[in-house]
Amino acid sequence: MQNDRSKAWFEKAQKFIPGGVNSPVRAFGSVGGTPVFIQKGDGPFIIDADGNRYLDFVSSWGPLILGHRHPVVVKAIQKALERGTSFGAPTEAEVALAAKVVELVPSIEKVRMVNSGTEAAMTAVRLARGISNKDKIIKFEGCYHGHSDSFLMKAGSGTATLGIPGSPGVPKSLVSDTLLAPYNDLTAVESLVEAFKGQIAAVIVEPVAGNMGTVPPKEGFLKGLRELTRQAGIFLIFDEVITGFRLSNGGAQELFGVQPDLTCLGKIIGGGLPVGAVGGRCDVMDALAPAGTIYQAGTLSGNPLAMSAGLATLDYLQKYRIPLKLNETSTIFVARLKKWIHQKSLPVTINQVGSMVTLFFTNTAVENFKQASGADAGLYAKFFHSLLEKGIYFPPSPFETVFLSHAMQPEDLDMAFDKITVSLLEALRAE
Ligand code: KE4
Repeated sequence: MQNDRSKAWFEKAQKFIPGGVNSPVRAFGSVGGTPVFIQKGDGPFIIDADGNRYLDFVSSWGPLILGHRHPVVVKAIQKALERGTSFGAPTEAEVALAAKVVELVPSIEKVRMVNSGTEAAMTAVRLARGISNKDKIIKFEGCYHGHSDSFLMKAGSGTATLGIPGSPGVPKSLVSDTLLAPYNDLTAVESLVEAFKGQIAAVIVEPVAGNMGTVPPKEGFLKGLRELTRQAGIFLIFDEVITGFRLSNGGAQELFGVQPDLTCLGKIIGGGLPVGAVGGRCDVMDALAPAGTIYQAGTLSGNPLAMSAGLATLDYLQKYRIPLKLNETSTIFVARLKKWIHQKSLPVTINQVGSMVTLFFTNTAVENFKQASGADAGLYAKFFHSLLEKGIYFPPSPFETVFLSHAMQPEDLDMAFDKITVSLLEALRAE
């Protein structure tokens, strides 16, 4: 693919923006090469500055479950725009989206809108700490909850992509308040709860990990966490920024039947515009100012354009039962790939939960960050570029999740299957 314009734009971008990007994982750091500058999205496709068209398996890192510029979303934004962009005052739109979230997500009775998943996770932990008057939290290696200080220890996503285990700038006092356990390891959590009895405010977890690649919860892991935290009087926070409204209309908590005390939402809830949210029982959420004294705020929180895009998306997902249908389509697609990989005896493990998929270049099962890190990142980079050349846009990092979108038609997935299998053979130089 010719990429002169992307190259020129990237060169210019680096003059004005650190690393030339506004989010590190976009810079192709771990796969090498020049990030493609995107001109336009069109259903399941994106078109770059050089006019190359790609089938998009990144979906803006999850928000675009309906694909690019879905008519119902575009229309909702246009309609909201006729009334203005932002007022810094309550609007009917934010009440309508809040009511929809409460209707869809089993554990949520009240919800506060913010502008990103990071803010949602930050606020959830502040609520847990403020109500319990305890400081420590438990997070899992390879899970990513945004870039606020308490979460940047052995996180996933961009920090894993760039090999940044922690981040300079996080005070040592905060580092000691974040305890780490391997994902899927209940015994490790039990030991931490015992060792730090009475000091732990919350356990925060991605109910299906998406930031070390896709890693499903093992049987009993989520239920075990729920029981353990309930008995110990510790808040259980589900970070559903990726899984919310994707794995089912009620998120992973509906799919797995486990209710957390607090839920973080993002991505799909904004329909492609910046929205995050934190929700939970009334008694917990009413601790937030101005109802309570735990402070959180945001100039553009509840922005009417974003609320309208989010509500249009959630309404459509609910009305046409999209998540469950997309889960079925994804399962069929992945089963076809797994069968082919097995027939070829290739050293590739595929993890899939619903429309969240990751191909790991390894022979072992991948159930935690250590195993995900053991996969061959060099082979992934070759695979990524081989796909890019063929017009298939996968995440530019082995520690991210491939997302299928509702916009992908059967012929798109057939084309993708053919190209993915060729690229696997090319990357592995196998016949
Ligand atoms: P944002 O602050 O980026 O909106 O959300 C942070 C966040 C929180 N929780 C989970 C489970 C997340 O996956 C994320 C953000 N996801 C990454 C990609 N896996 C965002 C991509 C990026 O950093 O550019």
